[in-house]
Amino acid sequence: MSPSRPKLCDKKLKSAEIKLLKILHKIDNMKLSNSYISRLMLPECKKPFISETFNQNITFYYLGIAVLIIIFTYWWIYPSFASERCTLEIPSTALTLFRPPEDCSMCDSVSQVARLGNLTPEEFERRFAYSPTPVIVTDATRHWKAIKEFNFNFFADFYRNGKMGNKINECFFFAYKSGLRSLGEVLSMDAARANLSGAPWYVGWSTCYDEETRRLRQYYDRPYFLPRTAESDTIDWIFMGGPGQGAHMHVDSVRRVSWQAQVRGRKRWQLAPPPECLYTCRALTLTVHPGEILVVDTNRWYHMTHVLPGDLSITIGAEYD
Ligand SMILES: O=C(O)CCC(=O)C(=O)O
Ligand SMILES: [Fe+2]
Repeated sequence: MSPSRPKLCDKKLKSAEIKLLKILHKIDNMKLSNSYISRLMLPECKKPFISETFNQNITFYYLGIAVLIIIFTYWWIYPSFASERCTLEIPSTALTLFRPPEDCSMCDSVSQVARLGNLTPEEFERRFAYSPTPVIVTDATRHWKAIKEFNFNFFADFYRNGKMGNKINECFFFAYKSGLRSLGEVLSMDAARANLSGAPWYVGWSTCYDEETRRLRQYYDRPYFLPRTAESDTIDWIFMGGPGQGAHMHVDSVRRVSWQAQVRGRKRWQLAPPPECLYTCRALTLTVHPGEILVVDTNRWYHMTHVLPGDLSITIGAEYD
């Protein structure tokens, strides 16, 4: 509140005081009684509409709310950064608040996802590598050992023999709706559940130790279509689980575009344009079959997955620059 109000009030009080003194002086001279004096009207100094104390309280109130919002936001969003592949998940209010709006030219001409093979790295680079147009490459995993060897027991053995101990629980782990709290818990689940006859589950994790990634990469090759200069990230992402399960709708905040090889099982992806492009762009649905690789910018396309009936689904992928 401005300082002029107290000043105005002081002035009024001062003049009232002077008037009062004059009146008292006259009363004294006129010898009037006390009861008469008590009926005299004094000039009133109206209190400001909002008192200064109230005003200070309101400032503290708003400051308090601002601090609470900051703490809440940090508490809410940070775990996503820490444990969810830097994923900004639904609720969409948080997304709308923190994600810069997209230019809808990223998706306005995308009406389906092409399935291509026999691509040269140059063609891939020109058409897809750094563009927001998703693509499925059908012929890039032909010689991968992973196609034959990856299954639940492969990963159980891989980590048991990797001498990593509890370190396997130190990287990104997404439990989705499985109720499993760590990769250690996943790999020690009972055989019935692992064979998909127990409670349904779907999980994802990242490698994070060089030795782990190096050993895993003995089972697959760098996809032949990646631009010759592109480097794969030093970590891999693995998603594994049974039919009916998958990842909820979300958008990521990772550094780069990724390729994702469907090693086993079939997975349906639903890609949705960012909300600001809903009237300009279409949502896309696609199924990735064993041996196919999906390349999609998961930072721009909202995405959710659903494992289709049949085999356990295993996907492995990495970001590239
Ligand atoms: O494969 C999945 O189920 C989810 C993958 C995902 O969200 C991602 O790669 O960003
Ligand atoms: Fe994602």
